[in-house]
Amino acid sequence: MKKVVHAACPHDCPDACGVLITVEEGRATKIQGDPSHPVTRGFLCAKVAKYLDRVYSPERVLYPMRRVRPKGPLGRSDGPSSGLRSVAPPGRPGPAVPTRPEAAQAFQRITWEEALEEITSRFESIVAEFGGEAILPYSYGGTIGVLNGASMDRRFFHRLGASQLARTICSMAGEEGLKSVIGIKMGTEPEQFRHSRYIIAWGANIHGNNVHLWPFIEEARRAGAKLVVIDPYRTRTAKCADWYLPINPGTDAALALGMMYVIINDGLHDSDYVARYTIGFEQLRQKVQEYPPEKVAQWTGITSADIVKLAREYATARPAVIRLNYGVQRSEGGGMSTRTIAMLPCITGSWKEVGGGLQLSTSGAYGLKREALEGTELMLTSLGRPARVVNMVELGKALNSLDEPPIKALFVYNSNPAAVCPNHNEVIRGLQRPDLFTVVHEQFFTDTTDYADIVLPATTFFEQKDLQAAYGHYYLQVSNAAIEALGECRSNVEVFRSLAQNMGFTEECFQQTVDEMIDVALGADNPWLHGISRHRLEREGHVRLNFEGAEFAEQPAAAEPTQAGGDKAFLPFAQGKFQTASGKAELYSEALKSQGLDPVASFTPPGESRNSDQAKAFPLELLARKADNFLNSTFSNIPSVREMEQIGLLEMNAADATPRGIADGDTVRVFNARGEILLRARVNGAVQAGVVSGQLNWAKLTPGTRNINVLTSEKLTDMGNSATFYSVLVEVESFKSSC
Ligand SMILES: Nc1nc2c(c(=O)[nH]1)N[C@H]1C(S)=C(S)[C@@H](COP(=O)(O)OP(=O)(O)OC[C@H]3O[C@@H](n4cnc5c(=O)[nH]c(N)nc54)[C@H](O)[C@@H]3O)O[C@H]1N2
Ligand SMILES: Nc1nc2c(c(=O)[nH]1)N[C@H]1C(S)=C(S)[C@@H](COP(=O)(O)OP(=O)(O)OC[C@H]3O[C@@H](n4cnc5c(=O)[nH]c(N)nc54)[C@H](O)[C@@H]3O)O[C@H]1N2
Ligand code: SF4
Ligand SMILES: [Mo]
Repeated sequence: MKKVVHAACPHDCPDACGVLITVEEGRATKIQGDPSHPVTRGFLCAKVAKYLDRVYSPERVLYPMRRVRPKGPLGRSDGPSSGLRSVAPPGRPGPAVPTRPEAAQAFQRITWEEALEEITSRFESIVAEFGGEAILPYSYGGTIGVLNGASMDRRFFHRLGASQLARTICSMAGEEGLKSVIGIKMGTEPEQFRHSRYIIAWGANIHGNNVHLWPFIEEARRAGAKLVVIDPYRTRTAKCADWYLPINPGTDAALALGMMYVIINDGLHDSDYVARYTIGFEQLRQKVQEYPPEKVAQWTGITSADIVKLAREYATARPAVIRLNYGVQRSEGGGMSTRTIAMLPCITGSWKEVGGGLQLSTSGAYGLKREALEGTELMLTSLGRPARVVNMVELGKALNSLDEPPIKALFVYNSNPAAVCPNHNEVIRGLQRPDLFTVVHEQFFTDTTDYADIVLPATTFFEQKDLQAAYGHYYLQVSNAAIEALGECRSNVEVFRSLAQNMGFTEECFQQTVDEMIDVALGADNPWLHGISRHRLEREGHVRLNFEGAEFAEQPAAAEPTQAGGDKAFLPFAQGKFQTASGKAELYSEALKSQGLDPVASFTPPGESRNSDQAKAFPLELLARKADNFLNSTFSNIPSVREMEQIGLLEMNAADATPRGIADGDTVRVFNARGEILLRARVNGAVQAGVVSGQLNWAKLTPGTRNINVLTSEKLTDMGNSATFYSVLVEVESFKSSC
């Protein structure tokens, strides 16, 4: 018996690929990209192409387990702040501390009934003694499938009256910055990039993180388009670019303001579009006078001649599009950086053109009925008020804080905070608390399960059904279960359904089936969902959002069919129709003013940057980046994926290495006031002088069992209270190992 099942990749990636899984005798034997999906176009990224290795890995968590050994990875005896003591120097890849089956040895197998019973009784006694808010859910992007990302879990924690988690770790600064101008998270369709003549990848590692946009860019370049990359790190995308502009970290707002100085003063803006569809242009015109290219050059490290050239080329090449990604907003001023960049297509009017505009995210278009999936009203029933909010970026602070009520229980799913959270040493200090009851629902024995009291086995997307939206295109998909759950694995939806039952929650919403929940999600009052039913999705696999029926999506006469299926290009803002309070693109924002921010725009250098006081002790700017072949910390433990990456490196410029006596291949100690890590120096052309770069990885697979987040801070961004992974100062020295 052989069958091919349609699924959708639910990893936290803009591409949301259509996937075809071949199943023989109940076992998945092949995975491929869906050739009929207009963005996937038949290929998958290198890591998901190897997904059978992940699904059938001998390291999967397959049964519920209870801790029988002390918390912490086996083999680590040192305290949380002394990551270097028991360390062999880096240089040879491979685990410093074993994963599984060794990691599983800290646990004893138990039944689901025992696990649910233990969680229920611990939760009940915590609620009785400290109140529901002493329990904190912690989840993020393990799967961003609509149901397994946020539905039954939210209902459960709302009903319990648990603390709320502000899910800010990734994109909130950018979201706020973008919305302050255009009011909604929407932008140019990927398919339209093939029509662009000038493409700027701005803080966007397209080759690594958004690979399905690349073929469209290549198509555009074959027709003569120019690709410009603005990134402090020479990414694979930068290496392929026609023009690479290394920028000093966190200075993008200055660059965008400098470009607008040139565009406006040269009269290259679209006065008609500006007059019709924006507000605040006069204030912006005045504001940009503070940002002449000579001054901007000093902040950004990009010459004034290049700033002028970039501005003129961008404003005159038509159509010109910006792929802005979340890299620029992981800095202290990340909200304002995103805001200023989002102004560019609003003043050049490039939103009018097929292949123009800007894409940061497309997720705002889906408008699914998320409130109904999440059952927010249950919180008001149980608590009578909204529960307190804990920012996920500040997990270290929250777990070690004296605030009342203390966090006595942590329930982690869809996330690996012991690897991905900033200020790692503080996070570990909190997770080690013997009085903290930690449940982790996982597919693997991660850095976080090393601190779990109870581990629950989680299905992969091969084993569960879900609805899939996207943040890099406009197609909805149903993802079908291809195989039976391995071992005793359960999906997020089923885990929280069984917990609700065990806790005696009788509300009907806890009984809803997966199909009923998909129907609920699709039942939103959004014209773009019109005609898209579960049955249609099951039949067709993927369906483009229904822009035809929508009033604000009228096509200008010039828009030719550009989509594979002959659909017309979607130009959301060709005739204004921005989703702001004023209905215009807000170059001046009252809302920002009321938050104490510059209502137009401004550039403030990050507190942790080269010219700040802190730079005296820690003079180098660190980019604590993602790996091209992992997905945040996911995939780091899969050998066939791991061998595609070079891990444990600190990339640096010879201008910084030589005076420190560091040569390529040397072991270096990278440190600041928060922590230290040993890495291997790679002296290459990846970064400019003054900047160093390291990669996210599982802590226990990094020598010293500490990862790059020992160096990052819990400092929040200017908007959206997001993380500042790319505003970090460090010092580096040669490390002479005694062993
Ligand atoms: N292969 C792979 N794909 C992924 C992920 C992954 O880990 N690996 N992660 C997924 C997730 S969760 C997300 S949110 C997306 C994120 O995708 P991106 O938004 O592309 O995010 P980042 O990789 O954080 O940053 C992009 C680029 O911004 C650069 N950068 C850093 N600081 C600055 C700055 O101050 N200015 C400018 N101009 N650039 C800067 C970085 O060097 C990096 O090359 O990718 C998703 N896709
Ligand atoms: N230094 C540094 N730190 C970063 C970043 C960076 O660029 N640099 N990027 C940040 C960003 S953008 C993000 S989005 C966050 C990501 O933070 P996380 O969302 O925590 O990301 P992952 O490391 O992918 O961990 C997800 C975990 O969920 C598990 N999982 C997958 N599917 C399921 C499921 O269906 N159910 C359950 N229960 N578990 C599942 C996976 O096995 C994996 O261990 O990291 C942030 N941290
Ligand atoms: S991680 Fe991204 S590129 Fe890779 S298969 Fe999933 S959606 Fe596609
Ligand atoms: Mo992210």
